[in-house]
Amino acid sequence: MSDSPTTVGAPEIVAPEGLPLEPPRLLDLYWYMLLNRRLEERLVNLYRQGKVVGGVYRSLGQEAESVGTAYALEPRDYVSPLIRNLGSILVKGAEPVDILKQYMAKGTGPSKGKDLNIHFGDLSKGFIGPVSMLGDMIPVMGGVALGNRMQGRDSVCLVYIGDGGFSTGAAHEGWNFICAQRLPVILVAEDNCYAYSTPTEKQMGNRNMVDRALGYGCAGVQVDGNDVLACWDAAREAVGRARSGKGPTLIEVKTYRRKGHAEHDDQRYVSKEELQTWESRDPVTRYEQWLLSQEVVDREQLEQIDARIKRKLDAAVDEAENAPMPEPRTALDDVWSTPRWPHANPNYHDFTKEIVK
Ligand SMILES: Cc1ncc(C[n+]2csc(CCOP(=O)(O)OP(=O)(O)O)c2C)c(N)n1
Ligand SMILES: [Mg+2]
Repeated sequence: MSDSPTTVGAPEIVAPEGLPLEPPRLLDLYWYMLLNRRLEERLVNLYRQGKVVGGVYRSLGQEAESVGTAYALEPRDYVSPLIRNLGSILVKGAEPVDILKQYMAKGTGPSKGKDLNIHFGDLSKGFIGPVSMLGDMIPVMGGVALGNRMQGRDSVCLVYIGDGGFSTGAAHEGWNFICAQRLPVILVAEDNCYAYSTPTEKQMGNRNMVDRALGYGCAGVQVDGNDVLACWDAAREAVGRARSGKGPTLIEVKTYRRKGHAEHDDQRYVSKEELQTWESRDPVTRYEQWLLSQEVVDREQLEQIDARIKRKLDAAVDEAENAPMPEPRTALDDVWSTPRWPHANPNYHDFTKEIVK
């Protein structure tokens, strides 16, 4: 296997009997989940050294659902992540060095220090920069899907929503529109048991978000969010349905947020027993055990993958730490969609030239 997987979006390969996917693709899933986890561990270290601007929002325990669902997409499909869906944009081709620079607000990062964490997009790779307002990316992705349909493209859109975010008006309005128009959109609704410190049972009358599918008139499926193959399989089926014009699917993933909302949240509202229960269901460990039991790899090969990830991240952290902060004079660059207009306006006054000598 090369240093980064190359089989994403490859034409369907016939898997050997008894396996759901070809071994290289099974290892892709492992690579992305572990890369997701190790990258976040580096971010926590950098955060504790005061090198991260803003917060770090872990997806510890949720790597399988982000990676598994996004892995079912083709390169021409779109994904819009939430803050914990780092794994989904890694699958879509985001580079760890760019994510590190973005968290550190570096001038050569994707948003050049104007936004933080994974709040950036790259249309060439098929991921859309999220906005912070929970629920709003559902109508946005409805718009992306409608635009694609009107322009004759068969791209599928995948959008994530949390158990908290699914209680917003925007989420309902957006999903209702998508279902009414039968747009090729997949909604991954994440029950990770909390929204900030609010447990899911205080968030909704019916704990199962999948039951909402009936009301919306879309396909609905509930999967174990800590089982990467189950997540991939549910998304694969939903992608097929969407691409063949059969409309949207709501996939509810049952999982658990094993850290607080962000690094500053010490999770004192969670019992030790609860955490231990979910630790024993760790998606990475579970998948390792499955790969070993199927003899796809041995323990030594798994360790080699981890070592390759370590080398990749060592280089990425080094590069990101040494990258420059943004120049103050670039503060207004890229702020307008048409950069020429402020300068073409006779009344425009470029005050940065006076402030920044
Ligand atoms: C409309 C809106 N209300 C409140 C917030 C503040 N906020 C950010 S994350 C969050 C909790 C989200 O919980 P959930 O949707 O379950 O996602 P999770 O953090 O569990 O991944 C809240 C309330 C926001 N960003 N947008
Ligand atoms: Mg939640």
